[in-house]
Amino acid sequence: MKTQIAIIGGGPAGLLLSQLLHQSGIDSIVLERKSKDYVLGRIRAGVLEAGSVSVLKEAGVGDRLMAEGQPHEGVELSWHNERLRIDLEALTGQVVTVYGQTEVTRDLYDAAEKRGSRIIEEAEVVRIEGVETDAPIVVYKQNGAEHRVEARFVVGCDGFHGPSREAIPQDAQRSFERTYPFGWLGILSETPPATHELIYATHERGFALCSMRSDKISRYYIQVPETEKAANWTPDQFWEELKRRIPEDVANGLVTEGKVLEMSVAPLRSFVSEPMRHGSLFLAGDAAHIVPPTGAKGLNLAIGDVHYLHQALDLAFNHSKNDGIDSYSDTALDRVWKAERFSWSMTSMMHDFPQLGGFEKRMQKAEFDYLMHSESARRALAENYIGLPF
Ligand code: RFL
Ligand code: PHB
Repeated sequence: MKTQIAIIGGGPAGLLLSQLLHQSGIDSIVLERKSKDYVLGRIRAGVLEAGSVSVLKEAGVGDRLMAEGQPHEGVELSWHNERLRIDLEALTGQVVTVYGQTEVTRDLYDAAEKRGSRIIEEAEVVRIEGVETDAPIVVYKQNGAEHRVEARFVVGCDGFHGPSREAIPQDAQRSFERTYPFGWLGILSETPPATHELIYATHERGFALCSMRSDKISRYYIQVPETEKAANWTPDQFWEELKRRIPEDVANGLVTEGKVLEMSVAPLRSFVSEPMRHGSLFLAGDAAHIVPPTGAKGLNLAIGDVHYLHQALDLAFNHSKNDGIDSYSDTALDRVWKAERFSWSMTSMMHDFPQLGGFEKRMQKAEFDYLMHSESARRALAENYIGLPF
């Protein structure tokens, strides 16, 4: 098979890139290891930055997002029973939109089917050949047989565990990582959300987050030790622990009677691999970087990378200019590091780190107090939360 761009991974990054390239008249093939149903069954992000919404609209997949997505003008932080509302709209003039990653992915699959594009399911990429040449080849396995895709460029949108990053020689790559000694146990339930806005809650028993997908579906998380398994928890135990960590009046109004749709533990990690291009191979999204979920940045960063890469490839294929592809890695990394800083600082301020001494705990509290009393501090948080400009 031949194409202009071979895209590895049919998550949000890969599907969105293929959709944007199609609009620019550039041909692509998406190779996805799992089935479409499996990809749509994964429960992940829930919050879209204003810039992400614009990119999705420009890509022609904004209709359902505009009809069903919930604009959120603010977000809450709590410290035991102290509560602080960050008025995103007043501080920045912008809002975030609550619309699940599952829905974004579904919209992108629907658009791909409509345009009849090539998304090959259950196709596991096993290696990439010739990344330092102008004619790279992606080799994938399907039903036990090997197949090849010849392309001008390859884009690795294959997430943290995919093979693309490994195709960059060790001496041409540098990675930076921080792991955290805890994870988030999440529950998705058919219950009305605890409050209209998200609440990020700090408590001595550990962090908790109240989020949602719609008026009828809630998403909650609690901090657990990194080795914890979801199977060790019943929904009742989860609800009890959540109630202990969130403000009392919210806990008193929490609806817990409803079907539990999913429970799982996600690890927390900060990770960046530099550069995001080597020869004919580009990386985008989780393949190149991971943030802890505290700032709601992972999916949004993936959308940002794809936006830059689409512009760069459009310049190269339609205007014969290579400036965009040459600067892609630096441009994307500049924004990635700022989001890494924000996600790390929110994670550091709000979680219980078992090894922290008294001084560091006072620092966490001082950060919260500073936010309580300084509009400038709240504006800085709001500016990052709604998303730095592309
Ligand atoms: P994905 O979604 O991981 O997709 C990668 C795809 O590549 C496929 N793949 C392969 N395909 C072919 N051959 C191979 N050898 C392959 N190896 C892998 C995989 O099957 C998969 O389909 O990466 P992408 O597209 O870069 O998207 C990134 C986002 O998924 C991720 O950043 C977010 O979900 C992170 N995240 C959040 N981000 C936000 O912006 N806001 C949030 O509120 C938010 N909450 C979250 C999150 C992630 C979570 N988990 C579970 C990690 C909450 C959670 C719990
Ligand atoms: C979610 O709803 O899954 C969610 C929301 C905000 C975050 C992380 C996850 O910061």
